Amino acid sequence: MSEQVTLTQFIIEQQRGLPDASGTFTLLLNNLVTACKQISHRVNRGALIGVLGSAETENVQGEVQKKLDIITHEIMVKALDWSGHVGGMASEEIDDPIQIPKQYPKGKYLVLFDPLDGSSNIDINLTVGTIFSILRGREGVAPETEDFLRKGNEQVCAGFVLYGPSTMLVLTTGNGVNGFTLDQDIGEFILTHCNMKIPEDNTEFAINMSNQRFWEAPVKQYIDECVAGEDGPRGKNFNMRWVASLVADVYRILNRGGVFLYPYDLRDPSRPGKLRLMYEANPMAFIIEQAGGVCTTGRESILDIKPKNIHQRVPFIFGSKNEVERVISYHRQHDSAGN
Ligand code: AFP
Repeated sequence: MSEQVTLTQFIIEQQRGLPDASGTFTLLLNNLVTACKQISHRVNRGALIGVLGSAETENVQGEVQKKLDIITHEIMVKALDWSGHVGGMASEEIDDPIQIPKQYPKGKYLVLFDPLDGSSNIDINLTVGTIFSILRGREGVAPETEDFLRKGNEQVCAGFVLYGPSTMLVLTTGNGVNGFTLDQDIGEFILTHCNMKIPEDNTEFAINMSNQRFWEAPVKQYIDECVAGEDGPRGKNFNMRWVASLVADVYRILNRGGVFLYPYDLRDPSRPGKLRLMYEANPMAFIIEQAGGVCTTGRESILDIKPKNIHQRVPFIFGSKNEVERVISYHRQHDSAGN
């Protein structure tokens, strides 16, 4: 049997190469992963333990919460607040940053998370996930909202856990992307997908076509050309996939390439996109770019955006380098023609 590398071993070996590493980050990640194993268990048990369905409450985004949105948020907070490694947290489900209770020390890391991404899929037994982003904060100091409003390229770690046919963790600390599969028998994440790389070309696109009438011209042009297939200017056929669970769409693109678009939407200027910068776009962009892909709003790199608001939404286009660069060039041509 080939030797198996556990997540803990993998992280400790990576940290050994860093002169200032104190082991705190490894412990933080362990707590985070423990929370995800608990979530995996709840998601897997589903109707058997009565966790499906609506909680009949609304979150800060005005979206109706599922019972599991609330349960998973609480699991994440409880796994992280006592440890002394975390200075504060921000959750997609809660208005303001979450402070560490007074009885515990405040650590040097800030953790932002979407505890259950794709939760509208939970009741139909499709893949959902947890997304997280880790920033360096100020040890011993209770963070203000401003402390979380940092560009994506300041992240020290980003990852997501996919609750699908297998439970998988995909992780970057800025040194490539690796995938780990949860071995349910021993309760450990095992390294199964080393140094993941996104193919530079692929003929699959992912977009919610029902929003077509609200797209800008460059996105319309790109999708029209894909749909025209071998009869159109691209001279080849494309295929479409849309899971409506960002974690699943990202995982597919990490493995076989393609492009995902939740573009700028002309409906409401105060809501330029659907996906949230701090909980979805930033961590996924860090992962995608570490795997050789490109992430943009169409006009600006996601990782360069200076956040104004902790729940800010952004247009999010990412995937195979050559396809995303084509979409960016359509935006550039459109804007330079004075449109
Ligand atoms: P939910 O967590 O409310 O299900 O939203 C999921 C999501 O934020 C992201 O995971 C999907 O890519 C996207 O929304 C799906 O959007 P549509 O509902 O427009 O298909």
